[in-house]
Amino acid sequence: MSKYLVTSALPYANGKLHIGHLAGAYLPADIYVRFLKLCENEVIYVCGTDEHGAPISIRAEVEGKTPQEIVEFYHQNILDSFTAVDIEFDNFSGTARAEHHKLSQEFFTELLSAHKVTTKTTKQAYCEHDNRFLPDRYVEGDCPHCGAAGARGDQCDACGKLIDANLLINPICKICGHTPVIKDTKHWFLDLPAFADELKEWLENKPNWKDNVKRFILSWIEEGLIERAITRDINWGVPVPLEEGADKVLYVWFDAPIGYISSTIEWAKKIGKPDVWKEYWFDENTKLIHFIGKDNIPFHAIIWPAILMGQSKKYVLPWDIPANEYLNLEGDKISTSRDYAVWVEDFVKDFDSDLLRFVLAANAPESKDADFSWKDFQNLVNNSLSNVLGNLANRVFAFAQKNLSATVQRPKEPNRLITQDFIDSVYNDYSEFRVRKVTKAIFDFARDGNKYFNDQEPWVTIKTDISTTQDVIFYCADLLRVISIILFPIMPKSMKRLRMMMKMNETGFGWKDIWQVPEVIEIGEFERLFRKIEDAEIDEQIKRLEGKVKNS
Ligand code: B3M
Ligand code: ZN
Repeated sequence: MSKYLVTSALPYANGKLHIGHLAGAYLPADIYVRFLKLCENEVIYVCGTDEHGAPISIRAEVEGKTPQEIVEFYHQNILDSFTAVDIEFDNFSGTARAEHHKLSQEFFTELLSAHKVTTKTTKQAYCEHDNRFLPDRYVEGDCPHCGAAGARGDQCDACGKLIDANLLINPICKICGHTPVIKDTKHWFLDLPAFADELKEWLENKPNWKDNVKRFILSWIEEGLIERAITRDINWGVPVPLEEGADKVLYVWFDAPIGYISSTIEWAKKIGKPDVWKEYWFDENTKLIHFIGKDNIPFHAIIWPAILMGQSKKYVLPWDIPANEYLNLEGDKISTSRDYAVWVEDFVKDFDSDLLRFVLAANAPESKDADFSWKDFQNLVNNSLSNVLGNLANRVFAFAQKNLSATVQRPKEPNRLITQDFIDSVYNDYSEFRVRKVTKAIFDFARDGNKYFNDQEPWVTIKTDISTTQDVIFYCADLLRVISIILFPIMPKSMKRLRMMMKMNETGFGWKDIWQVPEVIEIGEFERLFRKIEDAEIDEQIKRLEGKVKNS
């Protein structure tokens, strides 16, 4: 059995959570973790808010608040949204905390003493109107690589490339809109070329990584690794632990991934075993898995491993980085600034959270961008959940209550509806992050159950052959029991309800119980598993979005 340390990208504490966030880095991770836990692996799932960097300080400036106020508000807001959709972390920390600052400074100091960090005087955009340097997102312009407008000083959203802010075409200051000048400033640089061989060797041993991730990394390495500045001229962040850097902070992308470690340390303290975090981070057998969106690939697959390699203690390196593509909304890009999004906190006011989990899993942006549309949502919920799975539960349970005193005995013959091949393929797809495929397979399985029920016509046979009829109902109920286990990672709340209806334990069950066929299945109180979604509800959601498109 392996030990797993699973992480999701730390969301910036500068905005609410929308369904695109969920689909990319959080839901797939939560599903994976629930699956690993069902299989009794040792696993912890850590995350936290990313509380530094230009995204936060810009937001604070725009709203006339302190960065700390922004961070506290959004930390809670984001965590509430995660809780509302059952994304269940073992720990959810934040990078503005003291433990994190201390650890990040240690990481920096170690790299410095290993001569893996150098200093350079560089030219930097400076706004003479605001009297300040404009690092990263403080300056915007056209992308020097692909020409797209609105590229930020750190990265272009259109082509995903990291950008040297001085090369931006037509740059403007994000605060006041003036054109910046270029001034000298001194910074500390991570010597990435020094890690090139070690990185290449490490990456060559990752044949199973997803194609999108491998392609991205290889093109990066082919273009040649360059030194990257890891300090910034702003006053919000982890202070550079050097006298001559007293007015500077560490670059947010330097300290953020260290948040995975500081969150693990916080978790260990919380459970009263302050040293247990080391069993994860210093054991080369730990499977460290980072779930991220595709724009975060270079940071996780190159810069972060290099930072880890540069430490004197031997930290475990990422075992896999299942990066996802983007989720669009009704064919358009989700946009926080235009408020063009489905916000998680709004969604759960109108619909059950499991419906969102199901639809995002069925349509996960695993190998290419995917689209969320309200009509698809309605179709999937009504046609798959309600008509297939909900319907099967209804007919089987209602039949058992009406005709079989709500109890069915295990027949002598095993259940042919459930095969080892099917269970193995679901297991493999979960293990290899193919949630789309899992979802489809489970619904085909439920469909087979419905077909079997139809073909056997228990409502006819009950009049003449009670024994065969009760066997048929047992097989169907047993299929539902198996679904309550294998669909649990995707729809935890509904599967608990399904188990409750069959008077089965709602916690403490696991993958191995799939083959523990009970001697009797009893049907308790049952209610409809999934409700149908009406046209009017969908029209209302679509109208809300149309308003936003028009306003932009
Ligand atoms: N805060 C998320 C983003 O790019 C970024 C992830 C950090 S993971 C260490 O939106
Ligand atoms: Zn300015």
